Amino acid sequence: MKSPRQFDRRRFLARFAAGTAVLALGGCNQLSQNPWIVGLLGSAEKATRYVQRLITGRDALAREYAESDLSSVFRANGTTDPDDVDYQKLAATGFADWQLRVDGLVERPGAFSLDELRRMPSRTQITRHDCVEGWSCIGKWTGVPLAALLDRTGVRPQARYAMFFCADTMDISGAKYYESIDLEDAYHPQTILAYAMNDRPLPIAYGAPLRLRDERQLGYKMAKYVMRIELVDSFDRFGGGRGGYWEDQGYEWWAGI
Ligand SMILES: Nc1nc2c(c(=O)[nH]1)N[C@H]1C(S)=C(S)[C@@H](COP(=O)(O)O)O[C@H]1N2
Ligand SMILES: [Mo]
Repeated sequence: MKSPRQFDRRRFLARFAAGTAVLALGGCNQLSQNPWIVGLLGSAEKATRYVQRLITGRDALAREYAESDLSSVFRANGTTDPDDVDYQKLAATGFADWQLRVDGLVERPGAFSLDELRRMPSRTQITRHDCVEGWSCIGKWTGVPLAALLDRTGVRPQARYAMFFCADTMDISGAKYYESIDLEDAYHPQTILAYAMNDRPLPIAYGAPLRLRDERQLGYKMAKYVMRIELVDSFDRFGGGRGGYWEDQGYEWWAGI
């Protein structure tokens, strides 16, 4: 049983969340100017995430669409053909020798071929992809739920984030693309590692052989060309320490939509 005090606090927070929903979703700048909220929650970014999750619940699903909504042309963005030699070699044989490594804070580190991933439980979803640059496309994705993969490897209690390391080197900095999500998102039912798009094997332009779909966040979170997943307790020691390639260039780590 919850004490009345806890209950009141929850009610208060829920009301607070409802009252600030427009602010939070419309412009977190305004929210960030309230020193009380910033003090309470640490940062405006955290506040946005917190308020969004209070409103929508941690398992809320992103909207799914019908076949008739599919974009006739889905825009490819960022890297569309990694020129990294190792990647090109794997691509030359249709990724027959490619393996996804999963390590870090897991019970059973391992490597999985594309066939092995295809034999695991799968999920198909038609969703809208929103890029921070201001365009959206609707596509159909099929892949293994990240939760199913993590059930196979086991996750140690210290793990807090899943990091995704990609094959492609970015022009601006010479660094490889990488991303991270927290475990709440990792276990979300729509978080999948997609190997198919619109009922065909995932094309190279869209991240072959495997790309992340995290449907409640912006496009840059959805790492393409994923080679390795590492479970970590902190992302401080990777890249610029902000949890992702674009985050290191100044984007927010939390990119909820
Ligand atoms: N490895 C890798 N992943 C990436 C990118 C990239 O350049 N490299 N670009 C990101 C951005 S900004 C977007 S909008 C989407 C684009 O996915 P799409 O090519 O399927 O549209 O991939 C994201 N994931
Ligand atoms: Mo993007």
